[in-house]
Amino acid sequence: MRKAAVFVAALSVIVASAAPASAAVAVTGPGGFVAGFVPPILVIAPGEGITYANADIAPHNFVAYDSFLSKKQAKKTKWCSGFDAGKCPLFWSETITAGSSTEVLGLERVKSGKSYGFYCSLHPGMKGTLIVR
Ligand SMILES: [Cu+2]
Repeated sequence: MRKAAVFVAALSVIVASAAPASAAVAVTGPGGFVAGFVPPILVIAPGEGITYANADIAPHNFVAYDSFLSKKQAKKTKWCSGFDAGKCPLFWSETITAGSSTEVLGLERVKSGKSYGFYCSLHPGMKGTLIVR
């Protein structure tokens, strides 16, 4: 109980400090590499952003695993430099440590009515589904 309260308090500080006005929030809490993302199924409106917050002790990220940019798009996209040709994720966040939050980049390319898998590239068992209304 006490742990949960501390977690929620820490989380509200993280989220309040970085969330853009209209952004959904995805979180990993303590034990995130086992428990995964909260919520595991995240629904956003077209055009809505996602703030990813990490309250776990391990570093994590929020990255598309089953949808990729074209080679042409990847060339123009900053975060793609570390990925093989044709393997740059459609959306991506930097890896963040405990107590940090960040914006998921690339969401302007997701399409209404579609769903996308996402994971933590450091812990590939941590998976979720993003649904765009
Ligand atoms: Cu991770």
